[in-house]
Amino acid sequence: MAVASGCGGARSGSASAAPVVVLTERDFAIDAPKVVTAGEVVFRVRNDGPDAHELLVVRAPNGDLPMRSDGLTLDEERLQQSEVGVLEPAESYAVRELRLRLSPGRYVLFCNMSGHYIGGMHQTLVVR
Ligand SMILES: [Cu+2]
Repeated sequence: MAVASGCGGARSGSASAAPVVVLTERDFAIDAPKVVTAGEVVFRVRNDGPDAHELLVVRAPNGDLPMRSDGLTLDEERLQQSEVGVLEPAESYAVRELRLRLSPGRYVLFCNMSGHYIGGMHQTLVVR
């Protein structure tokens, strides 16, 4: 579900200036704005470590996300339909961008490496 960099639009002329939203991941928290405006948005994700972290973005209208039976991670197979974006794990101090087009609703940002979600690496994001 990675988004290729570069210009995907057919429109010539003005390049799209999607607002940039800064997210910081660390052991074990995600700091991000709680509300963003619908439309195209660029998440600029910095990993403050020390562990590697990934980032998943899923729609979660009622906030209830399914756990795997290990009790340590969310069930990504059951979340596949709701998934809108993923960044694979990155080392400390990596900075990456994830470009998304978000429609209004409630989302959850999280890291699903073993134990990280329940350790606190999740945050609700409202798009309106
Ligand atoms: Cu993590």
